[in-house]
Amino acid sequence: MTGELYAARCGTISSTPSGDKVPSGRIEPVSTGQGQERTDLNLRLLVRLRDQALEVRRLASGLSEELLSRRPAPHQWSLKELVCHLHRVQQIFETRIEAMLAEEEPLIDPYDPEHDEEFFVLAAKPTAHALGHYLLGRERLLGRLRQLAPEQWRRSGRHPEFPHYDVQFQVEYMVYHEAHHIYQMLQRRALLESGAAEPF
Ligand code: NI
Repeated sequence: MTGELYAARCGTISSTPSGDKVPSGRIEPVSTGQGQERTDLNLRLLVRLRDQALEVRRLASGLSEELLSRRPAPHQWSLKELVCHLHRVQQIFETRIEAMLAEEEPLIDPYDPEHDEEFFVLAAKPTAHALGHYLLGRERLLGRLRQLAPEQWRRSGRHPEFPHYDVQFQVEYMVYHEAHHIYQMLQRRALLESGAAEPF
């Protein structure tokens, strides 16, 4: 899929509106119409969801349980807690996607991680538990999303904060929310490896 996706973007000379030739490899896609751009975005989101899961696995591997559980500061999540959060968010977002696919304009409840009992249950177990379930969940979600027709990506729900809320927006939101936490995982891990993070 990746090859196809990027072959469509690179290796061709595109023209600007003035007719000037521009070099190949531009990041900006050649416009092929709204529908095609949406489909291309969907493909890029799937690639990112797959790749990001591999990064989560990499950043949460090869450390002792004690280090994985160590918070860099009292109010900052440990690597283990970040994995638990990503797993819970994935579960919640998958449930929302299924609701939007099955129902007409379902009401989307905002997620409040501070009061999520299941997060605390997960965080009390070894990191491998949450990580394993997160990876299985990602495979299942990718399999599901790959099967969706373009019109299914447009199935929508009612979210109190976002007026245009559909499956595609939900997946895109998930990608960037997760990327933000992967950045935190990278920072946490670097601190642990430098020995700067003291136990709390
Ligand atoms: Ni978050």
